[in-house]
Amino acid sequence: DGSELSEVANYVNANYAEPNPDMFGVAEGKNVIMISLESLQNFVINNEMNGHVITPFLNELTKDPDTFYFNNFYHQTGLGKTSDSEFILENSLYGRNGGAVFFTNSGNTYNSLSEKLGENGYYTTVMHANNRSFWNRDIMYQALKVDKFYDVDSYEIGEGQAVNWGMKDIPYFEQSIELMKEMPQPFSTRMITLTNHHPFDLDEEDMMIPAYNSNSKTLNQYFQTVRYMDESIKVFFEDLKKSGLYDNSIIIMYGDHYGISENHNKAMGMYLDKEITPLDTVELQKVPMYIHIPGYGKGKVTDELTGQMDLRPTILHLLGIDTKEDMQMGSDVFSPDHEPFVIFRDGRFVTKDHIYTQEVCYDIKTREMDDSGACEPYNERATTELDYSDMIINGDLLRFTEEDKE
Ligand code: GP9
Ligand code: MN
Repeated sequence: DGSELSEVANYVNANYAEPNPDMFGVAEGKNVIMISLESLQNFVINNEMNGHVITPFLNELTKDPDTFYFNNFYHQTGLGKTSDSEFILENSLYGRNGGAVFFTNSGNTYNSLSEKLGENGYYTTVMHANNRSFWNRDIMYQALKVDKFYDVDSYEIGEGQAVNWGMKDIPYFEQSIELMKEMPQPFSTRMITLTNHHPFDLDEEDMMIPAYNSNSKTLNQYFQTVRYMDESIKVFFEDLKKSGLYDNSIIIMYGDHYGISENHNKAMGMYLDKEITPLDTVELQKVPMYIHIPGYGKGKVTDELTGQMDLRPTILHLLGIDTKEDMQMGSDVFSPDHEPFVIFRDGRFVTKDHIYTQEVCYDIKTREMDDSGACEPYNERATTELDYSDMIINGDLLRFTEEDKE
């Protein structure tokens, strides 16, 4: 009931981080292009595989003055995979512990990023060349107040333009630009890529680097599909510039979740040249995150510890939209009060100095167990935060905030 909501609200308010005045509104009124990079983990960025650069375009972007590259950013998804990452981006709340919240709670009231952008004059869209009912998106997007879903029917998949799960990323981006030109501005769009998806199959003509040579076909092919995805983003940036939309847009890109599971630890250990420990497994959940603001000029590489929960407040503040009243679990990464603390859906967590996994607290620097109790206060907070997020979803508590608004 309403009293549960005020309990959660107290927690959320106590963790609210004031926006940084230097960043608040720097992208006010601009189109917002968010790109969900399928299965992209951070370990490939600025790295090589047998002498081959894996992500040349994304590497270049890390040095671009209009770009913030976050190299200490974690996905926070659970079993809902891509759909969980969408849920987190939209709501700054956790997905469900078992199953996908896109299926279980599509009838809830939310105060989504899309709804909020809509209230601020944006035309809000999602672009994804898959069937509209996959992950129950068609239903959930109504609850999230997405104005328009450009699904597979908005695309023409020509001969040779599909592989693996569906449309290849390069033609997908090319056709998306044409659709974008028709959107009323300012618009927001979440673009969801697909080619770099397990089992990472690719047509020979799209292989720009050779496969890796481990015992895991999955990891071997992963480098090639990542390389292809990198190329597709380069094509997208070029086409966006040609379309005239570039200067009036900001682009936020992030990996949706891991691509290489622990089943491939042996191969991963060969590639990284070390044995993969539970500590490494946590750190392998880092996914790249980029905020690209054309003309900004003061971007940098930052190792601020952050995660997907922080995207919603960060994006809204860049657009000059306040979030003080919002029930969100993350906080603006540019805020001086942003706290370096990332909680995973399964209760593991990362702080500036520690990683908690399999009920053990580790010191990140020494890689040794730390039994001084340093993780305990964080452990308590992680449990509280996950519980509160679950309370909001299970009790459909945001319907009470809507009533306040009316
Ligand atoms: C499907 C795509 C992949 O439309 O988003 O979903 P995933 O399997 O990564 O959750
Ligand atoms: Mn995915």
